[in-house]
Amino acid sequence: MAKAKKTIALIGAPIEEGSGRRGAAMGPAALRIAGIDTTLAELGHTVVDEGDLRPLPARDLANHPRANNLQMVAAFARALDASVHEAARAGRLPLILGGDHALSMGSVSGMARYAAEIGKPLFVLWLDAHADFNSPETSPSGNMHGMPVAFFCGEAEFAPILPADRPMVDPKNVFQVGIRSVDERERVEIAEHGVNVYDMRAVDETGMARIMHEIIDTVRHADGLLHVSFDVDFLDPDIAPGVGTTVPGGGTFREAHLIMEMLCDSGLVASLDLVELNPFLDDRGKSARILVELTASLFGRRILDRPTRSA
Ligand code: 6HN
Ligand code: MN
Ligand code: MN
Ligand code: MN
Repeated sequence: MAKAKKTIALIGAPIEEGSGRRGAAMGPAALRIAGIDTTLAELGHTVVDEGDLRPLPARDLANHPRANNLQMVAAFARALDASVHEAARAGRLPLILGGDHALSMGSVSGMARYAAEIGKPLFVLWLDAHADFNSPETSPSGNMHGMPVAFFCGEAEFAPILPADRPMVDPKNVFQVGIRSVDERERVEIAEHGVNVYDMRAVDETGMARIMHEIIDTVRHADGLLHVSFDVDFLDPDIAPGVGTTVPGGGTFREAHLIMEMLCDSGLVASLDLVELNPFLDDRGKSARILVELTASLFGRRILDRPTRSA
């Protein structure tokens, strides 16, 4: 089944202040060097590279003892909220080149505003080793890349990072796949708020195809928009070592490609984050390259033409 060609906006978000270490700011450059633009263009899409955001720190916010580098994280959240929303409204599919996972505070908020405007529910597929549902009160580290999901669900409102009247994402519309490292208080929070979590045990027991069918069917029946947030540490560190928070026992090469292939066939993906790539920790560009290959699968590269089987 030939999928519609898209206009894709590449938005570089060189943020590393949300994580506990340096290096993720080089992520957008590494993804470009690995050929993200030409790969998408070769698949027939129109690619508009908007370059890298370079926001000034949000000096209107006071420093927070439990939210490290709040001013810089807030600056990227604001810049992405605006640029992602604008790209979506203009009919371009926002593809955010990260940057650490704190950037999703902005990208998801921008998409939530767009979805509300067109009267559709927003769903989020969170591919990650971590749940990223901490708040400054629950976080063991204070690193804001562990907080974006709580933030866009309205459960980490501690500073005026974005306008308080922005649309929130319903935690029941969040699907997390690949999870295998959850903090104690985070575990309670995700259960209380009804986040749909498919941890690695569920992946092992149920199989990725069935999990993805369930998720895709839910989004389709609700006529929703789907934002995909791909954290490099979703993948097993053996195949993707270029990330600061590796956790053993991650998604395999084929599980990751199957996700992308099924999402492509679904036609539901409205926006994508590629986050947490740390080229300083990578092995000769291996992780950057795998991210580009997975993006190619999401945007139509295929092995053979075949109909999608239903569950
Ligand atoms: N990520 N749960 C840990 C914390 O510090 O809150 C790790 C967060 C990792 C965040 O990988 O995007
Ligand atoms: Mn993450
Ligand atoms: Mn992670
Ligand atoms: Mn709560």
